[in-house]
Amino acid sequence: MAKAVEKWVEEQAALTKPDKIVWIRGNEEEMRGLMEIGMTVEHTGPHQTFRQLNSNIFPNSYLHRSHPNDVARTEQLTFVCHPKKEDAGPNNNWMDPTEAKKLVTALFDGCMKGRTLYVIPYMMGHPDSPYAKPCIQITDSIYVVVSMYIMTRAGERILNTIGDSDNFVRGLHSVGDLDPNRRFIMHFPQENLVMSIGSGYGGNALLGKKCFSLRIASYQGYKEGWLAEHMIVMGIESPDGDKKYILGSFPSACGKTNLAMINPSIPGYKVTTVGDDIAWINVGPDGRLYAINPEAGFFGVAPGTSDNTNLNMMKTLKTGNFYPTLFTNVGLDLSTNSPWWEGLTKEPPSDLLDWQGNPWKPGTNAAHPNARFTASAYNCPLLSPEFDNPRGVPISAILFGGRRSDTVPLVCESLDWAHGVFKASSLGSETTTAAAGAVGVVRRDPMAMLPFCGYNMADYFGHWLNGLKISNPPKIFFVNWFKKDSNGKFMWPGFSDNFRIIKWMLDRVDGKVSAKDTPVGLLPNISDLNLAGLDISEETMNYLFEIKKDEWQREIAGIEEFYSQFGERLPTELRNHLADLKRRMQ
Ligand code: GTP
Ligand code: SPV
Ligand code: MN
Repeated sequence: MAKAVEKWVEEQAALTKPDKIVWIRGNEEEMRGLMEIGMTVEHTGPHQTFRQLNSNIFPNSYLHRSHPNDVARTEQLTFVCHPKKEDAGPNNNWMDPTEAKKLVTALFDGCMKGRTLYVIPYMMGHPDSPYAKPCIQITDSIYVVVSMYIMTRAGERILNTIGDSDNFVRGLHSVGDLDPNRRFIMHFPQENLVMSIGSGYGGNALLGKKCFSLRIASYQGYKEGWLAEHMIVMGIESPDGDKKYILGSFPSACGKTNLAMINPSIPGYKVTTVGDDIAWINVGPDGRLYAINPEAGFFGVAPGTSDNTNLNMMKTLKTGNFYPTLFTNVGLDLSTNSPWWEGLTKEPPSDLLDWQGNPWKPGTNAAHPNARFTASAYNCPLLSPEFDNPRGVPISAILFGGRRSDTVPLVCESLDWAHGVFKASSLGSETTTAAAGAVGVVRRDPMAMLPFCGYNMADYFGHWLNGLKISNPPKIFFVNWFKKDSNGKFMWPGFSDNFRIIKWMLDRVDGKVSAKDTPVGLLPNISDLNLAGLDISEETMNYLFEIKKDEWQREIAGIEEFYSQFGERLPTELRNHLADLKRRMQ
């Protein structure tokens, strides 16, 4: 059984030299055993891997503190290794595959001495889905094993799916010594292989997530005619029973999880969640786009999450079941033994430890700004009945967003598919704490995929333009919830009220309302927006839709600079659209 898997695991064990090899089977007893080990053993730092939290408030929940230098994805240490540098493109760090393997193989050599090597067979996508993909991850971190258990469909049954085939995605992971100087996240898209060492955190270490489901899968999609995207998938049911599904793409820490579980501010509407981070999108026999969420859990930003901003996520976190819920790098309220983070309650609890386990000092972060929870999708009260549908859900609209204090209007519709691709390919967003590095700097983040596209983005844009056989493309919209006034205050209330904008998009899809043509695309007539019960002035609304020439001149310059890196490889169609925008802005 699973000969190719066994052979690959043997080879990795020979390299990493663990004391013990454990094959993850995927049952409750095994999971409980792992939690027990994690609660007693000091694993990768000064703390035990898991600390059980108050099960009356957060059933089956555990606190995990990562190494303080290992709290976010490290894009500068992430490489995409195609044989030719041009195939990785200017958007990726590149190393020659042979060199890259030589470098990390030396680091993997003997790195699991004294440790246990876990083999996790898992599937991205529902095992019955024709779009799902089987994978094997090796890791020496219990935190990673438990996280993969929550985030993917994991267990020994996947070995039967793989059988004797060698058609599975390979992920070799070790926390190594957690030294950032010996930390590398290496992707080999042409070999369906990821090698990651030196980090135990999220997207660096849960190889099914960004490494496979976006970087490797985007390349597979390029070859096979589908898309792997950094997108949420949500269902919306209107009061008259009409059901539609939309995709939403936002850069890291820009509101995907919140939007995927939105509590509609317009009565009578019902939202269901299919996914909050990643969508795999195929063209159906009817020429429409269909999306699945390859994941089975949520790895979401904790700070800012509360009953007011995301009640459905709070309910998810408080629903215990077979799958544990993990809280990584949050504060700890000692009086109740429960997690705390900025924004959870107005006032911090009196007896509070910070994310590193030290007594909290006012003026410092109790939770790390990129503190996260890991929760099973099956605990979400809004989970779509279509979540396990092997074919996915048909898509009526795609929305793209970013974090922009200025320039970009609250909502704007593209003129057609190609214009939408142009706008998405040139999107800018202010950087966040989801990745190590400066925060609040505008960078171009096309389709929210800059850190996640596993090949040259010029080819990726071409794939979006011409690589899909869609006869019935969805409308494409652009949103910005983050415009600020001169005092630096958000002007749009956001969260539940974002539904007012979603409603307008649905009205546009149904052809119920008209829109105004502007140099940047189609804007709503403000009178068509449902703002009932919202305390917002006409002046603010006008400002949210204002297109300022000088801001857009700067925007155009930013796009030109970004595009110039791709040289001749950039599709001419995009260059033409940019020239068009420039002309319209004059
Ligand atoms: P990743 O998991 O990193 O891919 O991020 P995400 O896009 O899922 O981000 P998430 O929904 O967790 O939101 C991140 C931050 O944005 C949180 O601090 C939220 O409180 C904040 N946020 C979300 N929606 C809104 C909004 O409509 N307005 C404002 N002002 N903030 C928002
Ligand atoms: C992101 O950074 O976009 C995330 C978290 O969703 S991570 O899994 O760390 O990539
Ligand atoms: Mn993400």
